[in-house]
Amino acid sequence: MKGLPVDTQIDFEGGLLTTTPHSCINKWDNFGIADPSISHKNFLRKWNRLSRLQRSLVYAVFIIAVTLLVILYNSKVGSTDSIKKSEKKSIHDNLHNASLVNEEAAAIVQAKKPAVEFETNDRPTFTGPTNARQYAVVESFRHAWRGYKEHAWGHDNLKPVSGMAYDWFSLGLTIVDALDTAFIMGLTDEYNEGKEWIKDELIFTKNKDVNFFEVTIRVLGALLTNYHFTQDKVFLSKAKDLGDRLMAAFSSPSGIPYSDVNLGTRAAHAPEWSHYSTTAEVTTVQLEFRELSRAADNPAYEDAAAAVSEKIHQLPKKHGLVPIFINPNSGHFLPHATITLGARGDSYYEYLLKQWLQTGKTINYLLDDYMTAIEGVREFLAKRSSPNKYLFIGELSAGSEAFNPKMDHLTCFLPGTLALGHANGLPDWHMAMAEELLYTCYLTYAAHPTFLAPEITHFNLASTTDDMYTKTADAHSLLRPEFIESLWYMYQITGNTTYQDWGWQIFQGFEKYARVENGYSSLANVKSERPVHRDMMESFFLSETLKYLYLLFSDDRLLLDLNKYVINTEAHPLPIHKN
Ligand code: DMJ
Repeated sequence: MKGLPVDTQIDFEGGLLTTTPHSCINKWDNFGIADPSISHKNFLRKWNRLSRLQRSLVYAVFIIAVTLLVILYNSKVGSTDSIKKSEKKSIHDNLHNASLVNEEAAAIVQAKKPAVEFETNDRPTFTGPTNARQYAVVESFRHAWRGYKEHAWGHDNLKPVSGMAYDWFSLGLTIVDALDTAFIMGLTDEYNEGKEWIKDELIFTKNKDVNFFEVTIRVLGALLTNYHFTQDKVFLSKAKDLGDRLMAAFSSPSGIPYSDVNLGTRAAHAPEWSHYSTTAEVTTVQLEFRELSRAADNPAYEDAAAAVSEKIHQLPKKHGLVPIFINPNSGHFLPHATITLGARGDSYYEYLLKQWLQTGKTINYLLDDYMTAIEGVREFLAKRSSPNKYLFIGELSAGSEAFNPKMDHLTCFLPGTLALGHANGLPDWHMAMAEELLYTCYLTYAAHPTFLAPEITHFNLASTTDDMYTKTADAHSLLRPEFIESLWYMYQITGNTTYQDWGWQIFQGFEKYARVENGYSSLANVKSERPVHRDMMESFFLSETLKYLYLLFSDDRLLLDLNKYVINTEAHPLPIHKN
């Protein structure tokens, strides 16, 4: 063949390999494999002997085989390609969605990330008082604890004037509620005796109705805080037992909790006086049930409580403001019920913000509802008194929705919550409102010779002399914590020590007018310098009022760091989670 070297000329008449000269047998033969050059010649000889039909058949088989190979190869490459394409698409989608989520979040609020990324295995250390004011508060706590221990140990409350005990739920409420205050104050003896009582005596098997909300915030909340602080399993096991029993409250047709639960029989029902539950009560258990789920690694508690918030999120509201009663059967608000940030409404608003913070700012509808509600407060409830234009938060009356210029002391939680929101990126006007409102709350104390605030303050809208007044029926004081609580939030967030000084003035009022031989007593009338004692020491005086005073007077503003803890409505700190 033309073009081929001589020694590779093909002999088309060539014989078989066996006719090959010996010299041509080489390494190939050693393994029984023919020399390729001889093989080619033989192949061509054989090929030339084939008929045209045979050759055409061979061509056809060859072409079909090649075509099949090409198809097979393409389909393989194609499928790899399409996997790659779908992978790419989903990664792209994920990135796109992630950026949408981020954009949405950024559009809702320019929320600051928490300054400190919290690790749930971080535990705070409390080493006791460091200054005279803190020592004074610790002494008050010990005085109250001593009186309770001597006269009412194991009962819910001490009646400090008569030296008698009082039972509400029969859960040793004062011990449980006060225990983490003792821990924070560094009171080891008190802490240990309280813990021993919880370990040996606290049981939930009594056939007795309790208020679902009160037991959740005071007992469940306290157990979870103590578990978080110490990791002592006794607190977790008590919390789980209690949580399991409290779960009965969610057994209504709507999932909105009934107000009362029998812990022993695990039966829940509406209060005797009504078919309704209180809005603030059913929306102020979520921090506790969520923390129980996280601590116990059982989502059931969180799921039941979160479903309530989601349900209420769906209900129509008046610019985010809610009526104070809700029907657990229908799941609807009582139409035209009072709208207030005081009794029965207050902590609905508080827990919107705090749940958002507890879950690492990941549940946007909570923030939306909170923002809308605070705008609603500004539009419908915030007014100025006359003549001095003090800002206060009034109510919309049941039925008529007429504005009622009265403010419960309970409403003084709001400045602290507003400041907390602002510290987490919410608008400046929230903080401005907080500062003004805090001052008004301060005035409700300063207006009285006892330097103590009444349960309810009324405001004038068109007076030339007095901005506020106290009706005799509202002049009592339970030594509530809300104003001190707000002072502490403002102090931690701003560092302004004026808030400490205001707190110190009020502490003097407690010491002078509420302190009795066995503890501290609620007062009948803050307008009188010779107040009548009501003979009751509320558990929240130890759990909240004294705890917030101690924290307020701390030289270390971050003694209990709001970047790491969300404080339940009974002043029990719970860890902030990442989601
Ligand atoms: C406490 O039990 C809680 O702070 C609750 O949210 C409102 N009432 C008392 C204190 O005043």
